[in-house]
Amino acid sequence: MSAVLGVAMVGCGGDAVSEPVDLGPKPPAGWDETVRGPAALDRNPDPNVVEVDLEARTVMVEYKPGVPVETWTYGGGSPGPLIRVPQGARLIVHFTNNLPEETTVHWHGVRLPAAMDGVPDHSQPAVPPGGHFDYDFIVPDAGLFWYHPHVRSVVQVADGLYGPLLVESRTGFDRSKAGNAPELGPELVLVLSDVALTTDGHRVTRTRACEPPACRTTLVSASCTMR
Ligand SMILES: [Cu+2]
Repeated sequence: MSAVLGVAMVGCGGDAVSEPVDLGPKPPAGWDETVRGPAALDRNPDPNVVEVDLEARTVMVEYKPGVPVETWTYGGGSPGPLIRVPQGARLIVHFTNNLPEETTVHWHGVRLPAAMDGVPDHSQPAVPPGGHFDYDFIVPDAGLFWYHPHVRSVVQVADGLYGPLLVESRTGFDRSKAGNAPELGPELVLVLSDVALTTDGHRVTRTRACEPPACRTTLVSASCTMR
C-alpha cells in the first residue's frame, strides 16, 4: 500500500520465538527502550505453533501534542504488533474486528491457502463489526512481511491498519557472507509510515482533502531489538 513507504528488517523482543537462532552480536541492555514497538504474545507452548490474538479498533493518537486524531489500529497501536514466527511454523491469529466497519486481514506476500488470504468475497466473507475470524496457516518462507486490511485498503491502511510479520529463518543469518558483517550492530524492525496531517494536527482523510500548504507529513517509526 502506498501509505507504507517501507518495512525494514528484522526482529523484536516478542514472545513468539520458538527456537534459538544465532543472530550475532547482542545489543547492550536497554539500548532500544525509547523506540521499541509492540510485539504480539504467543500463547501457545508448542514451539511449532505461534498463536496470537489480534484486535482491530480505533484509538485517539496525538501526532501533534494536544490534538488527538482518530487512528485505526491493530491492538491499539499503529503500526500493529510485530508477529514473529519461525519458518515452517503454524501461525494462528484470532482476529476480532472492533472497528465501525467491516474488514479483513491480508498477509502480504505470504504463500498460504487462498482461504486464509483475507480477500473479501474471494477467500472469506468480510469480518463485520464485532465479528471474529481465525487465520490459521503455515509460513513456508523466511522474510519480513506485513499485514493489512483488504477492505477499502487505501482508506483503512491510511487510517493506521498495518503491522509487521517476521518469519525467522530456521538456519539463521550467515554473517560470514555479508561483507563487513562483524561490524554490524543490533538489528531492528522499522516500520515507516507517511501520515498526512493538517496544520492543526488532524489526519488528512477522504473527507478532509490535503491541499498544500495546508497540510504536512509526519514520519512515524517503530522498531524493536533482536534478542
Ligand atoms: Cu498487501
